[in-house]
Amino acid sequence: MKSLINALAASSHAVALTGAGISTLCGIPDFRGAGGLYSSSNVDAERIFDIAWFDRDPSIYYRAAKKLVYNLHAFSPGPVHKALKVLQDVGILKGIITQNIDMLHQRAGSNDVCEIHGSPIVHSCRKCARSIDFDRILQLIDANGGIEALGEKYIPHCECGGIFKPDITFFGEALPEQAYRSAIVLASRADILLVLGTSLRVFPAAGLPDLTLKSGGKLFIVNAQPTDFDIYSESTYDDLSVFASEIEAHFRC
Ligand code: CNA
Repeated sequence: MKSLINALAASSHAVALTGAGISTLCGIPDFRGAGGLYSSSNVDAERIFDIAWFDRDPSIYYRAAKKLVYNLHAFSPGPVHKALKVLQDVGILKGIITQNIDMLHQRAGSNDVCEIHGSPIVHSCRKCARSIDFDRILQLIDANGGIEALGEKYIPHCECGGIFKPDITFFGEALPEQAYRSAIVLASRADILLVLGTSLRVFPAAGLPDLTLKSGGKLFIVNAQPTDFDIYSESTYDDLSVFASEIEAHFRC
């Protein structure tokens, strides 16, 4: 980890690209890691965040999401969220691009987080496009049998009869334009891109490291499984807990 720490200490414009792996340390399963949703025997796993399946049967999403998205208060920011906040506070980290939809960077105190796969903070009706905020969705769930009924007996509906969908980017949907444009700028200007807890299998997010490399920046990857970008990385590491404790030890004021 020494070369990563030294590189960060000399960096003037580091950026982090984070994925579901950083939140496994908080108890939220990822997709493709060991123990992730895709490795379980759950046949619906690849349908959970798929727009065609949502429109066909929204209960698949709502059933799976009740223990994650609608139960987020049960989880707290983990060591990597906190370590990145430390790097922001000392002025080394200039941006966080996340594929995560759990809002834990914000709860760790980071602001201006670039959520390239959207966020459940807003839900929109599939029929009339009316938007409501997360707290209102939680109120609707509470008034209709609570979390246990979600996806089983209850699906959040709009007054027009349409179904509410979180503004998370599902497979089959375009990324939020503004967030993706900001991510492109951040990745292109980064002198270091910290790639943390992502399999780099989901495009166009997985194209961001290429932008950093093409602009002369360096990659450092911390991920338990190998990625296609490991050969372009200055160094690769597999343990996010070690990464977080090294950052805390070297950079916390
Ligand atoms: P992914 O494809 O599931 O990859 C996660 C990677 O993290 C895997 O390669 C794991 O090996 C690695 N990993 C897991 N735990 C650790 C650990 N403790 N130390 C080191 N490495 C670890 O997830 P991506 O983020 O690459 O895929 C993008 C998808 C996942 C996005 O659309 C997300 O919205 C979606 N997702 C998000 C969450 C969340 O917000 N917490 C949870 C599950 C899925």
